[in-house]
Amino acid sequence: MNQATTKEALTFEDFKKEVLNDYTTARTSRECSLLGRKEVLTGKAKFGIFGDGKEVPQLAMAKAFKNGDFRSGYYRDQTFMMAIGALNIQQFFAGLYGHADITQDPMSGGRQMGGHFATHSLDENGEWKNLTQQKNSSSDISPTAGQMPRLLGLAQASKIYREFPNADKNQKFSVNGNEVAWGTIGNASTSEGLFFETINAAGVLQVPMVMSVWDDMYGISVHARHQTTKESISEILKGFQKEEDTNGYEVLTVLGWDYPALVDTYAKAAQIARTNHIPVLIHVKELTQPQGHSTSGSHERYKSADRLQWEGDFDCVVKMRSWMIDNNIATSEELDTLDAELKKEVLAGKKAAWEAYLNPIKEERTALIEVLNSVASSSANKVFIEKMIADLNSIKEPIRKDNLTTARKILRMVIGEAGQNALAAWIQNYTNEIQPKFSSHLMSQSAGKAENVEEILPVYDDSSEMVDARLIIRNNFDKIFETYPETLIFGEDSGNIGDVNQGLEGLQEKYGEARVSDAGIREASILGQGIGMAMRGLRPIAEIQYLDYLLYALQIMSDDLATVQYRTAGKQKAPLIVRTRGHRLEGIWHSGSPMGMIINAIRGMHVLVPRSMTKAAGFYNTLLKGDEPALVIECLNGYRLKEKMPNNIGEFTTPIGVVETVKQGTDLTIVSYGSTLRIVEQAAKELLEIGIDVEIIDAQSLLPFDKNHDCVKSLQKTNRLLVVDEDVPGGASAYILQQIVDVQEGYKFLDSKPETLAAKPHRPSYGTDGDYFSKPSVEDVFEKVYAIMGEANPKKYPSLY
Ligand SMILES: Cc1ncc(C[n+]2csc(CCOP(=O)(O)OP(=O)(O)O)c2C)c(N)n1
Ligand SMILES: [Mg+2]
Repeated sequence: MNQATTKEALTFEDFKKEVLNDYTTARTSRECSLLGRKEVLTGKAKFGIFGDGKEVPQLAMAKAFKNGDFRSGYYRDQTFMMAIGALNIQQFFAGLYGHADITQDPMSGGRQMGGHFATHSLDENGEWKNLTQQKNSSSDISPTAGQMPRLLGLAQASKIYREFPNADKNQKFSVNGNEVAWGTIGNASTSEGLFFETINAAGVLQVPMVMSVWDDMYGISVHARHQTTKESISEILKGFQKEEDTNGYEVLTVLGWDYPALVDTYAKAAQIARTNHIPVLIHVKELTQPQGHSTSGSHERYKSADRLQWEGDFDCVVKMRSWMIDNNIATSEELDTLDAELKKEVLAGKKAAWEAYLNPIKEERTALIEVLNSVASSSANKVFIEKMIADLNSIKEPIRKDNLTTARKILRMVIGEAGQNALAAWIQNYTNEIQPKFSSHLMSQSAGKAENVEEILPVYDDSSEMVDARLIIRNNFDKIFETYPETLIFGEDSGNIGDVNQGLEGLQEKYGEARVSDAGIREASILGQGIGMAMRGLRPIAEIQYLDYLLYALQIMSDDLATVQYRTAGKQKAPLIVRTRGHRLEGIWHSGSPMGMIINAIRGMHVLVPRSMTKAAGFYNTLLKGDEPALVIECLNGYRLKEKMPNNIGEFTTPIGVVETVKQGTDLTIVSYGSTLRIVEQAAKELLEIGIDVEIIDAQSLLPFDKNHDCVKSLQKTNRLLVVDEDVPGGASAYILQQIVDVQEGYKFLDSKPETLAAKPHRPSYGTDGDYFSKPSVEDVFEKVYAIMGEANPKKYPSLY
């Protein structure tokens, strides 16, 4: 054999090995899907949604995926996760069972249903790992197309790092901005607005994003003719194709069962995106669903016999196998042997996962039964308790709920008996141990928790000037961009003119178009830019022009941003700051204050409502020292008011979760926040004229709220409470009332009914009169307080009406 032939033979051997390795991954993944469905149908798992029928393109994507890259995808991608080494068989089943332990189910510690994937960006202390040395997947969410906005930011981070390498101080996030962000989505989910919004934005921004559409012609039972114009996403996106002198996309199509074509297509896509930061859309056609959409139904109900036949014939794993045989990579017999081995391996992995899941619960049951037996022995209800113990013991596959409900029901039967204390202690210890498995990491548990940041007061001296308050915000942002190279801000009108209220005036010129930038009118993907970039170590500030338009972004804040830490059990974070301005302009869409809606939708974030620009600036300074996501709402009518310019701009901080008493008083406590506070302050002056001395507390921070319980301390003095805001009745004012009366046990100190004063239940009407008749006015506050005082002392404060 001459040298050339040896080399050729070796190359072919390598190639064969690689293909066989890929086939092994595909076949393993398929077996997991098949067995997974059985596990659900036999009741071991609650729900299953699998990646069968989408295996082969994912092998190709994994080949082109490099260390440092990020995925943002959806529930079909198990094969990809296996191919990059981030998911093994046992972990796959741990996820299916909902194993509440992040070491067993690394995707979410059992918090998400199977099929929602993630890698770990954080170490055990909540600190960043070196993401350039691993393959990364942002954590999936279930809402269709919800992965799109975040994808934009993941891709944009590479662009920022390429332009500003010093933004990556510790070199953990990027190597010359070479990382590609890989998106996956189902064909039907491209109908969502978030898909189109993000696609357009990535075309404008020219970011390294490779978007794959897994097209199986269906979205559950609904055929492509109801989903997509011309039934083809690549057809209708043709206009996005980049031409010589334009921006745009490379739009590629490929058949999902054609292994060699897929490998070539993905290699080409990666090259274009990685080198030139041009986004690529790959429409992967002719995919199938061998077992239908999920375990909730069967596709025989809505697919024709012809379609089902075609799906069998064009199954990508079957087609890959024939291609391997046709090209002498393996014989049919060899593949049969391999298939049988893999089936066994998957069975063994499943068994191991089930035992790992079940055994700790069984051990916990054994410990409980020991306590219960002892409790029973001294109980008058011995017979009943023994029956309940026997029932618990007979459950073949117990869950923790079985343990705890039995224990708690028995506790009621042994009140006052010898065993009560021991059982109560067991229940409390068990709950303390188990509850965090389901509830930890709503907020950060790292040292960088924003609540831990110490307060630094603004410093003034005799020469401190009163200035337009927007200058305090502007100078503070200037200092922030100077101090933190990893910060950037973007939003509608944020760049060139320096935001609609000039809080960023001149900063684009100083820090460049990439760091202080204008964005298209697309609130959800502005949010997504922020999430993705924050997941890659930058400190983005996403600006939503007005609070009223936050609703467009609220879904993605609620579903994605607010749940990042929680849904990964602390393995990912996105410390994004969302900046907006609101309250008190004029009109239905320019003066809303839907705070109740917001605080209830985004638990997992801080919600901060500074009354002044100095307070707002202090919040930004605090947040940048921490590692948590937050929403800061500046007061729209505050920019032109005068405030004193602090000397220590960029340094002073406003503490999070701490209220401020802005006026001392003795007769009644008013708790309020934001723009309404000025109205309350005016009413307080007028009330003082008739001898009513109210105490005013500025909540400042709605999430978290008054962690020192200062409100109840005020009630101990005044014994009366009024909560004022301009949300709808029963909105944020109800939340504040619940915090003070219930959580802080303020009811103990009340001599009058605790009251709220909110806006009318409709949106605020236009103009000054519209405002007066829609939102609480100075007179409303005055009369409300007067009525409360009058009820207590009608002689002194006789009824006004
Ligand atoms: C916002 C939202 N609406 C509806 C659903 C329910 N749902 C889950 S998957 C799905 C179909 C998705 O089809 P497609 O995007 O084609 O992906 P495939 O499952 O076919 O891979 C629907 C409607 C959801 N998860 N989120
Ligand atoms: Mg589909």
